[in-house]
Amino acid sequence: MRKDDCIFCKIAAGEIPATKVYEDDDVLAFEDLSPMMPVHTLIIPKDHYDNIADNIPDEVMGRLFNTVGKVARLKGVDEGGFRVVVNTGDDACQSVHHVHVHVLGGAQMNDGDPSLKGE
Ligand code: DGP
Repeated sequence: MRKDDCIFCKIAAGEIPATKVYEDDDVLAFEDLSPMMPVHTLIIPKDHYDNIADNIPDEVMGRLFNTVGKVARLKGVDEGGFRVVVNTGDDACQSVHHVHVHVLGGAQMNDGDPSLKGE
């Protein structure tokens, strides 16, 4: 299932280039275009869902979040620690409306600061 005007659907289909970190039949992990941390990788399901509240089937949700640990290991932040963020909707400043998990790490973060943008 794909949405034609969705940039992450185009990345999943290989129509827009991205630096891949991990890929299998169901999910793709790739480097964020505007990294906010030394490690900033996005994980998406290849099928289109607008956000995490978009009735994502359990199997897809499981595959999406099971990829977090794989990405953390591949990026070398599994031991030092990392943060997982899923911006959802306008209040959270979701800018790409294809559900994606941010995996952030590689430097010390603020305690309890939920902001990705430092605002
Ligand atoms: P969010 O605010 O949670 O919707 O984050 C969307 C992220 O997607 C943002 O950190 C920048 C990233 N991004 C937007 N367009 C592209 C793109 O074309 N390629 C890649 N690699 N990342 C993108």
